[in-house]
Amino acid sequence: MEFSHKAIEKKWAKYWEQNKTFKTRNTSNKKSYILDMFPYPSGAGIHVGHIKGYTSTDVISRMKLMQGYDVLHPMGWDAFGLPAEQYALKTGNDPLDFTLANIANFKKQLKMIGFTYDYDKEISTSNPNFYKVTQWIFVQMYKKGLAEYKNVEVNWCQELGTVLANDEIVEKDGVMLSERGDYPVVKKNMKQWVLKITEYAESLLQGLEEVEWNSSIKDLQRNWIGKSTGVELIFKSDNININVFTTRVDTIYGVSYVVMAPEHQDVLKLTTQDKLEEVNAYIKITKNKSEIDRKDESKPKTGVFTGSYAINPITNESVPIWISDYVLNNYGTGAVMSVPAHDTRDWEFATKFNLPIKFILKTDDQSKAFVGESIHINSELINGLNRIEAIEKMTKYVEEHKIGFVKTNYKLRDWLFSRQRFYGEPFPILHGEDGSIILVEDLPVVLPRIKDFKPSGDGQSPLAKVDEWVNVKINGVKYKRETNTMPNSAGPSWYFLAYILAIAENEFIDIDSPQAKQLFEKWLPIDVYVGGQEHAVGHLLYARFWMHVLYDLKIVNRKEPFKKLYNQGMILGPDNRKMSKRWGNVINPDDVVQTHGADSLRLYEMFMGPFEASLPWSEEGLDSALKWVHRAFRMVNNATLTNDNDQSLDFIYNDVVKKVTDMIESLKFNTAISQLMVFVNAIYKQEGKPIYKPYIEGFVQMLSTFTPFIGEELWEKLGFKETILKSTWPTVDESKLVLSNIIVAIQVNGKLRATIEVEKNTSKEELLLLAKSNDNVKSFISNKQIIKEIVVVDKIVNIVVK
Ligand code: ANZ
Repeated sequence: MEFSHKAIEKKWAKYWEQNKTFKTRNTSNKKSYILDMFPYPSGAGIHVGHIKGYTSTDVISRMKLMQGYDVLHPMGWDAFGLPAEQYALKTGNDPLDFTLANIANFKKQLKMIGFTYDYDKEISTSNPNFYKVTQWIFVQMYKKGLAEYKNVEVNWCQELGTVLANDEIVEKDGVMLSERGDYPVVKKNMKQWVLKITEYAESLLQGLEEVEWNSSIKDLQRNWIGKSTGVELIFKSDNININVFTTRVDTIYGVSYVVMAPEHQDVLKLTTQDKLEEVNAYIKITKNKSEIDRKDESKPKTGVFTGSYAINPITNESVPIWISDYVLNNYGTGAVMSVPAHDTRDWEFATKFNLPIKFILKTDDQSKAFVGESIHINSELINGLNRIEAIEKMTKYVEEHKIGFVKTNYKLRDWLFSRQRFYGEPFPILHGEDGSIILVEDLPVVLPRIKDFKPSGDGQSPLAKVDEWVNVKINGVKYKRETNTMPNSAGPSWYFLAYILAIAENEFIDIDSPQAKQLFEKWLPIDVYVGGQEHAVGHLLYARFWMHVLYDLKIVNRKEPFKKLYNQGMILGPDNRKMSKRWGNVINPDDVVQTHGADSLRLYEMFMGPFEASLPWSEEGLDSALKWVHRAFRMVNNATLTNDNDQSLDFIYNDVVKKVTDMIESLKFNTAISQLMVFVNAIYKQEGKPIYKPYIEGFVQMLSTFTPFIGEELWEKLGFKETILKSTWPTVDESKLVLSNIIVAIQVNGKLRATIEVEKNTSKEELLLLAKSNDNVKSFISNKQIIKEIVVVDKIVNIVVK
């Protein structure tokens, strides 16, 4: 008997809705918080790639529910952002209305696929109740000195009319472009809000030791934080001390010049009269270069001599002071001691400008920079020592003689936190006419409704034009509201806490209440977090930062929000390219649900291959999934059930339960499904014999994690009155796993020729097949005529040949 997926989906979607099946339970002392990275509700609707991630967490959630856990598995909307604002600009629509319509569509689509989301916990970052808390957290940060309004060098995008954070920029052919839209980005000085994430660099680094993420993501974060321990050495010049930061203090005997960033504050003080013009011209050119360009090692080196000299604090040698754009002003001290013999950039620079090159590490090849490991030569105090020994000795020496000190630097920069946009969280900030800043503590500061979304072009947000909103009078004193808004990554930095606090859609318990503490205690950390690899540094680092701050504020009870993190691989188009309107290779999930049903879609996406792999969409694969869903349905539906266990399925059933449980837990969904297939095949092999009912029930429970609609339908057919999610996950009887493999003897003409290990109860046909394919047996029966085959299940195979 076949089934109609449309009828079944309709029936169970209604049942779940009416019975509030997915309402978050609070009845157990075991919990599991299973989270998806929430989507940006774009006009395009949901993507099959979203569904891959969401199905994975749904499968785990369903298993955990049946295992008796209280499960928090929510969904919400990353609902502020540039696309809605740009759409508004293009069409004259209001981004708020536009976003709400998109959310409604997303929600409808998600409901079709049977995810166990508790919509009483639905949240949206653009809802005032939500961003009230975003603003509150900002206020706490400001009070703690972690938010500052200051003049900073920013990445300015003229086309978008806003500044962008480093992780919102991409580099193509040496130029900086906005990640959204590919528009040019330039450096510019502007007064902006920054959050001092750098004060948490060490804490964020330490926290990585605690979490169970794959090492590549951890490494991406470590590199972004970029901790580097070295020495700050003092080079004296006529009237100024130049501090250089080096990780190779052991190379001090090889220094042939000092080079400073052109913007270094002391450059002009050091420049001699005759060099002033040249130096100024160079400084001017540097201003137009991007950091990416300056870091590019393949670019030819440029620079200018300042006319001054500095003294090497160890050798007392006098070395020239140069400026060059390969030295960055915002790292270390903005000045470097150059060792051309052992640093590639310095080598290129020295060769170009004919500066001395002195080898202080032993090498046979002095035709290029030697950057490998070797022992020191020409280095008075450290001759014969290797790198580690030499660094240790020199560091000690430098500290004892007070010519330098140990220093740790981080590559991490403070988080540029303001955008010249309309569609984001307003800052709870007022500016006085005298430059004073006051906090608005009566939250939320609501984003006003406006009609004109055009950026002003002079670097101000469209909000700057809304006079009645901007101008505020308190006790007769005039203030202007901050008109920048927070970046898109603000709400996502705490949204995972919002689900815990939600008591109804976008209604929250106070984040600093005792009740909130209890809830955080119950639900944190997030046990499983699933999303795309592209968030490896941006979102995941910012969210960790806010948690670390909230921990220090005693709002939450732990620092690390995400215990386990998994990145789903992409679903590519059938043509193996990234799905895109441009290629016409986008698969619309709504169509798939129509033709193949939600169960088949879910099963297909989980069966495509390893979860973290990027794989192309395949119509044949989808068809096979549909066929198998029907095969599994028929198997259960047609089975004759019995309460007597004849033990013939003991091994296979327990083996499958054990494997499926472990595989779901470790997100090996494709192999878990293979196990379910093995079980279905085994039942078909029973050829109508009555099947022990609990085994069929256990199978339906496992199956239902992947295909919940037919899961519920079959559960009902098995006679249960309540949702399968209230049932208890099958357990494994380990004793059945030990005994079931047995040894069968294979004879040819009564002589023992081989033994094979098989599952208990392996059928006659299969035993014969296995026997005949055994290499040793083959050699005795090939080219012979088989006269008789005697098979005793679980014991012996005898083949008689002539
Ligand atoms: C002498 C030296 C000799 C260096 C040698 C390297 C190799 P990390 O690991 O990234 O911290 N440096 C320091 N400040 C810089 C700046 N503002 N812009 C560009 N380069 C800078 O690298 C530290 C090394 O990068 C420092 O150690 C310095 O060069 C350079 F054989 O000092 B080294």
